[in-house]
Amino acid sequence: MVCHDHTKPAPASARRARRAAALALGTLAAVLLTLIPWSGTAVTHGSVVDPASRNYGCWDRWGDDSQNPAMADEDPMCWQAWQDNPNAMWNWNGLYRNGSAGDFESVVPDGQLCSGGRTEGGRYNSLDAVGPWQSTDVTDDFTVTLHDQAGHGADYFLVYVTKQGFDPATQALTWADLQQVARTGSYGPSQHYEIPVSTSGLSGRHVVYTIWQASHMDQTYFLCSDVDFG
Ligand SMILES: [Cu+2]
Repeated sequence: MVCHDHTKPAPASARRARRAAALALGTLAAVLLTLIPWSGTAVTHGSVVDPASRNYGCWDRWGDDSQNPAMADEDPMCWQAWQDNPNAMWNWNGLYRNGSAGDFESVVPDGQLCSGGRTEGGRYNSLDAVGPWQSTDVTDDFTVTLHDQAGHGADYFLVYVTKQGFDPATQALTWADLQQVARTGSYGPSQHYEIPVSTSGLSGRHVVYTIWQASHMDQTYFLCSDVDFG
């Protein structure tokens, strides 16, 4: 059957219903827009969630209690991060640079590795701070797990671990402090990537540095995770 009714005005009741639906959608959009700065989930990118990146860890531990002064003693590096700029935590998934063309060492200077070279107008500068970041216990062989809310995929991941002897509690992180422990092939779009890492001879506190080269464009994430090899 051919429908001939497309140009006929819809009944008033249908028009009213459509107008009401449009209004409801508009209201919903307005509500979502006001939520964006606080939810941290409306801007969809990703980060390393295990071992937790510095800002993901601070968001995970304190996101529902970020004004608690007890944090200053219990988790001082997170405290200074929240004081510096809470958006570093609300946007835990947004620590990236565009257009690096693979030349990471020239766009991310020594001492600025954990902020991706003070990217995003300095939003993440607090992550370069030197001190007692809380760490995740790992063994020689461990898995880096990355959550990708946007399903960007990966051209590759590079994973580095600081050399034995480097002390993240007292030294600023430089490229020379890192040794590469993994380089992967590509990953198709997903929300969840796992990168197996093997090390040997490491003990105590280290930083795991993960570089995620996304596939949808030249977008690179620079992610510091604090670990303890025991
Ligand atoms: Cu993204």
